[in-house]
Amino acid sequence: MKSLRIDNHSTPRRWILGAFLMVLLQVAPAAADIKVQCPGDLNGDAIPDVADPEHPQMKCMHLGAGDGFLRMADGKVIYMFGFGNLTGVPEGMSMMAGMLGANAPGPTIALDQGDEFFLTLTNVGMLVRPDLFDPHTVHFHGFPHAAAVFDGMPDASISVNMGSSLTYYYNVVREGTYMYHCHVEATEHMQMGMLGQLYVRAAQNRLPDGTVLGSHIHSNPDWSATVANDDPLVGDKYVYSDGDGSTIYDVEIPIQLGGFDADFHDASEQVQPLPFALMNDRYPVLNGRGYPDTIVPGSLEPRPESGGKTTQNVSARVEAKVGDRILLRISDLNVTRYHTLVSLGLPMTVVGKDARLLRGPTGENMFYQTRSLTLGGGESYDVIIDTTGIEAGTYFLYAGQLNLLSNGDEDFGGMMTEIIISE
Ligand SMILES: [Cu+2]
Repeated sequence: MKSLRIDNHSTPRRWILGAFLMVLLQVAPAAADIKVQCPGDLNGDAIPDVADPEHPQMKCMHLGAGDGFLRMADGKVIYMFGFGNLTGVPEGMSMMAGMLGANAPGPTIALDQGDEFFLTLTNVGMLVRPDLFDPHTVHFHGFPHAAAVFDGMPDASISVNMGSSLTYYYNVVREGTYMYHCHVEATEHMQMGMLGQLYVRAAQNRLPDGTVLGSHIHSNPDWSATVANDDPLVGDKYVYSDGDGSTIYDVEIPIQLGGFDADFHDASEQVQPLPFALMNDRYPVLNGRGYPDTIVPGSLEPRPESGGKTTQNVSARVEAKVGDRILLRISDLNVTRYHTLVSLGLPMTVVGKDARLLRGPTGENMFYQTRSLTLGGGESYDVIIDTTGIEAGTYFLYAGQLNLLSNGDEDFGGMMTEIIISE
């Protein structure tokens, strides 16, 4: 791309300009455009301080949209756009707190069926690209909306300009595994990292002890599947409000497939033309990381380029005990290709697809077992791995396209994680 170079500003010079513009945004009256709306929240930090009887079951969250940096597993640092968590930050501080706060994936949004959800999005601007005035949105992919205005499609709803905010309102009526992303210039903003995990837990989890669910008989009699919450040892968590307990699970791991094209990100950082048609994700990732970073618990170390913030906070390490039922909430937001994810030695039972329980037209069970799943951007699977009778040990979940088991020029890495099963 060197021959296309049209601008030779050094990154530090642009940062200084960016910081100056951001300080202007802080002191300008435009700062008043940031408003967190959350029932019962008295100080604008998106955390309710008092109960609001009009909203008995609700959640609030505040996301910042801006830029930041990631480190790939081979050490390569790439520039990104993305979402960071501003929940707990007073609204007057959110511009400063949100700058260079982009995460990959974005902060996980975990909701309960029946919630009202108040999601404030603040556009904190691009500190490294102050020449960009891009608005941002949040689009809940596949989610049934009452109002198009909160759908995040920039041509049919509001998008959020720099230095301002919008509170999205959702009635969370359906459970399942969704995903969210910015829908402004989606190919670019999604490649750059404006992606996150989103799922809704089943209302069935909250049934009182002893509730009779239905007549389906579970394969394992220990689970007493006709009764919810009857035994704390077997858990009371279900992927769907299935009516029969067949989607019960013990351990839940969300895994989002994707990839980054480092050349595209470098071109963005260096204010060069973006190579859309040449896009090639040479860094395949699970939850924003390539193997072996995928199995690091918790956050990766803070990025100095992002002002000391941690930017890769979602591990893809799967840990369980023999006998556990592991729920993998698998979603894909890749913009360039399909992926095949293979589980070696541990059959996967698919119980849901694209946030729908797998049931036939007359309610019959359509679950099936497989050792590989193929999915593209915007698709999700809910998969249960039953470890009853499985030998303790380390198993692998990995891309069947073996060229994706790499981190850039480094062989052996990429789209792979470990399922660690102990006695
Ligand atoms: Cu965006």
